[in-house]
Amino acid sequence: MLSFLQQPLALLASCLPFLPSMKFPSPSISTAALLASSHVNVTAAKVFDLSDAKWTLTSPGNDSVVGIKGQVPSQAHLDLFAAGVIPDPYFGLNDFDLRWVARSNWSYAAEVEGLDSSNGTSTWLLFQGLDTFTSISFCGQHVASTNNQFRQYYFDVSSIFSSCPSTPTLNINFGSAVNITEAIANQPGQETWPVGVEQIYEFPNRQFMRKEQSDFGWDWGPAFAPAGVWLPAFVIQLPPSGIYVRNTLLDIHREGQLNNLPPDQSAPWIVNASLDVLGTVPSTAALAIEIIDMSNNTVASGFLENITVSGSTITGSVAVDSEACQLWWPNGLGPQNLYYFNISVFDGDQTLASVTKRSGFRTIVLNMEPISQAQLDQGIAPGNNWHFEINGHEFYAKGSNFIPPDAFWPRVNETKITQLFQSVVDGHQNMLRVWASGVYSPDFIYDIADEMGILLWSEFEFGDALYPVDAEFLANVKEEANYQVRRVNHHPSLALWAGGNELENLELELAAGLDPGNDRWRQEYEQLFLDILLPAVYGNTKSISYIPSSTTNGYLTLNFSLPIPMIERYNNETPGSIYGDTDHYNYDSSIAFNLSSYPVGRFANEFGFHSMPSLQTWQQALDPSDLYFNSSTIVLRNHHYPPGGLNTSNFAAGSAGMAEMTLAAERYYPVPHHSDPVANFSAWCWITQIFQADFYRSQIEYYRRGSGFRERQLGSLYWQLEDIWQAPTWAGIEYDGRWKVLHYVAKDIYQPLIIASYLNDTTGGLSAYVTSDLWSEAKGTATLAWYDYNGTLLSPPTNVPFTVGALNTTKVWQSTITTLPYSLKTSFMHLSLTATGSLPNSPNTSTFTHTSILATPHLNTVTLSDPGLLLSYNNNTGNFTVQATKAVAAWVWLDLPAGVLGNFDSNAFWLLPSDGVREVGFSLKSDGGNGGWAEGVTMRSLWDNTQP
Ligand code: BMA
Repeated sequence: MLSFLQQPLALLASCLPFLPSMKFPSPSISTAALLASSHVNVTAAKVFDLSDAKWTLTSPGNDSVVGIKGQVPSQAHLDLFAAGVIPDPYFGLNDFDLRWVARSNWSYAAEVEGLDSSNGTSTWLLFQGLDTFTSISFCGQHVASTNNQFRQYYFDVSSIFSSCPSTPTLNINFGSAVNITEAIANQPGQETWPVGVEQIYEFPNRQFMRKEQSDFGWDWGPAFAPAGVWLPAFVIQLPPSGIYVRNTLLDIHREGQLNNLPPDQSAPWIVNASLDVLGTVPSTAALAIEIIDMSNNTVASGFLENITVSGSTITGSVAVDSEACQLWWPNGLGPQNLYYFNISVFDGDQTLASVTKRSGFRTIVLNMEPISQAQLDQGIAPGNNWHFEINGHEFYAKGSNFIPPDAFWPRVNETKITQLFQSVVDGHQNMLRVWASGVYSPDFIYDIADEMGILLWSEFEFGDALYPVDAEFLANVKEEANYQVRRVNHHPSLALWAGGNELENLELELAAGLDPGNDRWRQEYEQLFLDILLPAVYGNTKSISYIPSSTTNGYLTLNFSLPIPMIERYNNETPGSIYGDTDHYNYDSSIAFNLSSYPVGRFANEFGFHSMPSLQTWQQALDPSDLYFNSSTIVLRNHHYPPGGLNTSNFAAGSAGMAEMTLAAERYYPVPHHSDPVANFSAWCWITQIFQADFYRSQIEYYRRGSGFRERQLGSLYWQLEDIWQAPTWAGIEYDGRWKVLHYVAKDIYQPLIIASYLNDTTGGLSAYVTSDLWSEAKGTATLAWYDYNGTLLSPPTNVPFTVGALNTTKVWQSTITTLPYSLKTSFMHLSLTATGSLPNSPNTSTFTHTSILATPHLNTVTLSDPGLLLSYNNNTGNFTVQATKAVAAWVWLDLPAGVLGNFDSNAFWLLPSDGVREVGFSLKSDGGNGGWAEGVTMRSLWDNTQP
């Protein structure tokens, strides 16, 4: 280990007599500039940002769009919309009406002014993201063609530039992805798979392109298939022997750490840096590093060892004392300590380039090792583990699935993600699964996650399909994977790489069913997901685990002496043993609350049901005449096709999706009958959200309780966090950031200590458990009280003292459905807990409270009466007060007017007259320019929702 800790630079330099004249760069970058994690400090390169050029957009052969103002980064739809050529793509049925844009070719052109034409200067084009099929020319000469949205492309155009007679024009011609993939699919020899991946509403053939898969449509989104320079682009000019850092790998791991395996937490940190450059790194080059904390103190600095230079990449590493740096923890588990890493390339006494990355010290492992004897002795079922460990600690992963927050990425900005991730943190979530068929998240998304403590389970962009395995496709994927793994590895929020979405549990199963006995599908799957993607992870980083498929039974063997260390388990299971994570969708709402219908696994990575967005959100996208439940526009924006829906029409499939929501609402709740059609529509939208939230609550309670059961279940990530547009989907947060009922309910049930009741639908057994995801024991009292629906307490409450262990559950009550003291038709049980314990990594004792309700799920069978709800707003405190003055209010809902963004501390709760006046805090994110917004807040409950 290099013992350079805490040494001032001067001292360090004096220790290195063989480099006497070397000047280590003092932190030459200001703290403000350092706020971005990827600030590249180029000492000699000239950087021309192509977003400053004057771009024009044309569509060859289409005279109506000649000479439109274009932008970089942007996409053709956005520029056409800004120029008034097309209407808002998100309005009405424009998802269908604008398909001509996706079927057209688009050409962006700009003159690149101000380039340096001195002798010896080299000139490069650098594209961070081209979407997707391009032909690029510079000064009228063809430079290259590209076909991968996820690769960084760079081209040496020095000779073209030096012979260019005038200011060079850069032309980027985008071919229609829809047409090109169709042409690829029709080429002789292209594979046809045993099961088609195309669905209605979607453009076919997405598996042939390396472009955001959901651009061709998904069951929660539209199909725009946009084209454009979607990420920043630059012209870089280098002096003779100059270099420019185009990508940086920073890997911080424990000495001896191997992917997927828990490392020794007492081992020193190894900091490995590897810079990819434009130009050539001299073989004599050296690398230096300085690690600076957020208060601008240098905690370590020195030269990297084990330097290797290979053409355009320079790599080195150094050990750092374990005690030198504070650990980074996820939200709720400790502080998010971050550090800046200034990395510089030297040759002799010349600084060739510097780069700054912000990172953190943490280990995060997906542990899939066999269950040990010690675990068996604790009562854990045999099989394999499947849980995450942060800095050596098991923890309960609480979160959801993140999909593309917009169909047009160039309009996703920091404000949007900050607001969204604040909702994640407010919702007690510590992990998001960044679903596999969108894009690799830009760095700013990881930056925000780093700051907020949100672990991002990240995936390569492959989903719900079998993919080509021809040499060209695989080579293309290899470039993409290496680039992306290296780009994002420094973010402490990066939790995992998964090969893709629902591959082993869905696609391979479908293939095996349709083509039994043919080994080919699995072999091809392994060619891509084991032979190409696994080495992209293992070859670049030691700190991150890899799984080929989001839902998986893990490995049979992990042996690092094999060329490909992972041998998959697939369905090679021993009865009674438990292995992997689970994915659960069941659209038969009659069994939604049957716990026996839920999967028993080690981790739930997807589960869900769809619901309508609010009236306020629909109003953004619909003509007022379409604001009724089964209007054709709404039906056609419901892309949740039923199983077997592939051969039906768009409308039939949309109707089936609508019917599932209606049936579920009618099955369990009194449904609305307002005479005002818009109020009725709003009430219906809301009731579909109640079912959705209740169904997720039931599953999350069940999965969390499993932390103390034989399955040792340690994660719940529901489908899906947020919406891409305004439509009926599985989201908990609507397109503009408004919380659905689900996000409030998930916030409640993701608290560290929860109490919940469980009905065993086979035996009729009823029980209540307290479940804790704290890392130490908590003690408290559970209080169980029976009420009727008027709010009368039926007998004195029962107090049950309890102790609940770390990451464990404890039973506090037991009965049977047939021996309850009161009928669930007329009464319900109110369960509450108060406990003391400590949050992980906190020296303080905290008090925890939680309440829940044991009621019949069929609330349409009980007689609800007017709760006499009262609502007021206190200007001084910014809080609302709510009260049920007459009877029990089930599912009290505070509703924000259109245009206002913010969230209540709690919502969608039951309110009893005996609760008296309840204060509800509120955080305003945007009042939409309406200072009097608070007066527009309304309140309803199940009873109110059914009034005429
Ligand atoms: C799973 C996900 C998504 C899909 C969701 C809802 O299949 O992986 O692909 O959108 O369910 O159907």
